[in-house]
Amino acid sequence: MEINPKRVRVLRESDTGGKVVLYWMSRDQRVQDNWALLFADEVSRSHGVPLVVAFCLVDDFLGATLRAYDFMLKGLEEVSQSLARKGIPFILLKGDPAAQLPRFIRANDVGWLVTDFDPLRIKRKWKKEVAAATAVTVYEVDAHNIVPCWVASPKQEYGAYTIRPKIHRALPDYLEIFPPIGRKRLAFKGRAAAVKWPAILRGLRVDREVKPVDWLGPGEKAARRALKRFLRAGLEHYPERRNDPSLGGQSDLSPYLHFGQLSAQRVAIEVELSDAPTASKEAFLEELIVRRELSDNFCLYNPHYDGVRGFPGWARKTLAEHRHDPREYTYTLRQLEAALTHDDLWNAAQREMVNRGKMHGYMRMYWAKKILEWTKSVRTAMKFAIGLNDKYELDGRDPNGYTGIAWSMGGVHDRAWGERPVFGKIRYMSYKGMRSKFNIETYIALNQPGIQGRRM
Ligand code: FAD
Ligand code: FO1
Repeated sequence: MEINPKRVRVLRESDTGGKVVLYWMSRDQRVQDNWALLFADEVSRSHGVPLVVAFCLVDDFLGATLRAYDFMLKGLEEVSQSLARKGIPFILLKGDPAAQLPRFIRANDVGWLVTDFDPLRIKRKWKKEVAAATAVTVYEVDAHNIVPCWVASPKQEYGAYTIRPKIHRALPDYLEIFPPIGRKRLAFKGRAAAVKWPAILRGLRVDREVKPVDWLGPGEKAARRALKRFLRAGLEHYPERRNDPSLGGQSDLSPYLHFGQLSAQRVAIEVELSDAPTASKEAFLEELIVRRELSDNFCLYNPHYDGVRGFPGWARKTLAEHRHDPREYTYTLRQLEAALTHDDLWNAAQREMVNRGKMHGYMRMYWAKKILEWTKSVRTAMKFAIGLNDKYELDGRDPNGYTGIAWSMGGVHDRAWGERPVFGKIRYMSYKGMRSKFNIETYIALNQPGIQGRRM
């Protein structure tokens, strides 16, 4: 089966040829349902050369702590074992990709480099540097989105309402089943030393204060179990429970989707096949497909996706007009991090993020908006929110996060609302409003100091 060529972008065509096809795995850390791996396999067969997979590990990825690396490395260990069973070597490189990848490409006479798409600035920089330091053919495959980001839209979209019809029109061509990955293959003659995973984790120079989570197991198999669990017990009631932080109404799939241990396309296929009510399927797929792919669209086409400059003009204007409004409360980063504000609901959300590594989606909006309200400038607010989100959230360091924070503070993908102090026309959320929506006492009780938050 040919991969739909629209899932692939040729970053550089060259006729150097070579003895190996390399899939440089980064965003989509899985063997099943991975278009980048499937495409690399196709390229290796068409050139009659072996396929190898490499992951380049850096210690300082966007403020990631032990919590994130523990989850990621355990998942990668499972990937290396699954690949070995298919006769595909997995190589773990360590250090700056701009040095490590060209060195591996030269040493092993790699002729074709396949990468997986990621709109984040750091990833685009890595790819540019690696391509500049080699002469081989370089491909980029969108293995993360169902409708490839560049197919869904050639520009930044205003909001869900503008990208939704474009995605829905394209879905029939892209929401397809995955072919199995080929079994027989040529053996790689180079060195693929077994990875000493415990030593790798011990050797990481990362913040070890933020402990791994214990309520969610890492890796492809655990991801499939979590999906099955959600399909069985969560999908049906998703519409009415998803926005109630006192219930476990979300799928809890975001850590797996973030690290690419689970394919969103696989989730969508299983949701479609399930016997849940249509309204439940539609509500969930709206978040999983439209909202999530809108985040990639924002990060791909807006170079300031993590800054005030990324906000729409009306939002920058209204926030500037209110920048000197008196703040009733202001907090330092330390006070926010330690959940020491006057607001017991906000403090509970902060504790859920710190202790559990996954704040409820509905609370994230309130959480971010209050940081805007309690800091002296939106620039400071963005810095604090992104810093905390990327430090503690298991699904942090993700286009969804930068977009979610820009939506909350800067009206991205939102419209203007009634004007008020500090916020101007940015949508406001109040404690009273939250209280009218769900039982905040239950949520606060679930997230007292020291409790690991709601159990699965
Ligand atoms: P479910 O409700 O079960 O949704 C399933 C999937 O749909 C999610 O995993 C996600 O891929 C997608 N999705 C759901 N809601 C959104 C949304 N609002 N935007 C984009 N995709 C969505 N998401 C992250 O993955 N990482 C983050 O760091 C992150 N930070 C956020 C910060 C703020 C201020 C806000 C407002 C939202 C943030 N989100 C982030 C989006 C959303 O809150 C999470 O994706 C969701 O809570 C993850 O939990 P779940 O998988 O159980 O969600
Ligand atoms: N991708 C890499 O290619 N190398 C890394 O060392 C790496 C570390 C890392 C740590 C935490 C984290 O949340 C993500 C990390 N990623 C790394 C990237 C990740 O796979 C995703 O591609 C992006 O974070 C989401 O776009």
